[in-house]
Amino acid sequence: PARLRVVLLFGGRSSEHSISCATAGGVLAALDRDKYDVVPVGITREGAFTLQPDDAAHFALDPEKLPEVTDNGSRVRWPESAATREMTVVDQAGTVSSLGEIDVVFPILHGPGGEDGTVQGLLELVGLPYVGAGILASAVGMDKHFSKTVLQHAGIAVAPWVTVTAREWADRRAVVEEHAEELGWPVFVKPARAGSSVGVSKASSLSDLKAAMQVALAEDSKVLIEAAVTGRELEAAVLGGRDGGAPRVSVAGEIVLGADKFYDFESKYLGAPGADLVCPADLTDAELAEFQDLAARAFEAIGGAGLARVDVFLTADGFVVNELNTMPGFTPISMFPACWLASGLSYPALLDELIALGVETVR
Ligand code: G1L
Repeated sequence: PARLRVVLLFGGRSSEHSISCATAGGVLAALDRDKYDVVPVGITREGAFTLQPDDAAHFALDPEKLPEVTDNGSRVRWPESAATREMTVVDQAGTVSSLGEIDVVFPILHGPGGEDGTVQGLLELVGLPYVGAGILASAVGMDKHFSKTVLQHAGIAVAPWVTVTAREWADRRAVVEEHAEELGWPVFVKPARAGSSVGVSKASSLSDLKAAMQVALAEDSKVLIEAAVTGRELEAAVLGGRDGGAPRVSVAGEIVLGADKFYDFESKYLGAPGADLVCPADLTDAELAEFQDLAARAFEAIGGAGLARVDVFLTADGFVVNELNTMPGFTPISMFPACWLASGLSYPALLDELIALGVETVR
């Protein structure tokens, strides 16, 4: 059978450039070359689209020297018309070569311009199918205010919160403080649209709140003040239904923090023992069934496609959805692949599933 031609799109202008490169390295290493012709397209930190070596080792995550997309002078061009899926590359000397007809793009990009629907919009315009969520679900998933609003409307429990804009904080601080006090202390203050817990802090008093708001407002002009939730931290890996079929949900993963451990950059990406990922988490059959149903409903509520990681708290009063991530950590040691591995799907088989979903998705 003919091989599918897959563009891996990675790097980019975000602060998670190196994570994106390392993730691309993991995907490059795992893609079955009997099934796929792979075209690695790296976006430099300056935003240039370049053709990169098809070499997993080149993008390995070395803590001494984080991987990056270096500008080799090549420039990759998107199809010139949505009627053709042919991409081309121009080398430094100006010679144009065909990269062939692209079947699907695998976007591995983070943050603004990556997972917020922007790249998805570009791909729609040039007529290329892609892996993962579409424009709207990507944008909703990126924005905690809109994702919580949508989830709440779908009858899904979320932590009580108030959304505050920079203008409201400047002009009507007393009203905001009143709302925050109604949530009860402590609260968590989070930028609406920053990933990876950047700008998030805990506030236990009005004076803490002031400091926490300053930290969060430095990241985004829209901030959420959220009631603290106590419970076990669970994560569901969801694969989007093909042809409107039901989403499939993995077994539950659990983040178990040690006494003085954090689930931070080191533990997420370098495998340092900051926190333990336990998969499958210890749940009763009834709890697991409810958890999986909740994750599927959350996925459908935001109009998800392809995949999402749904983060859930198990509290004394039941399950509460914390957030949804349409581009979750995706290295072979990340929670999303780990949850699927524990559910019987290997990393290469997971890539096959995602690519098949991307090729077949009608948006
Ligand atoms: F294409 C998928 F499958 F939708 C996809 C793409 C990217 C899944 C997960 C990711 N993850 C990332 O890109 C990242 C977390 C490495 C961002 Cl830097």
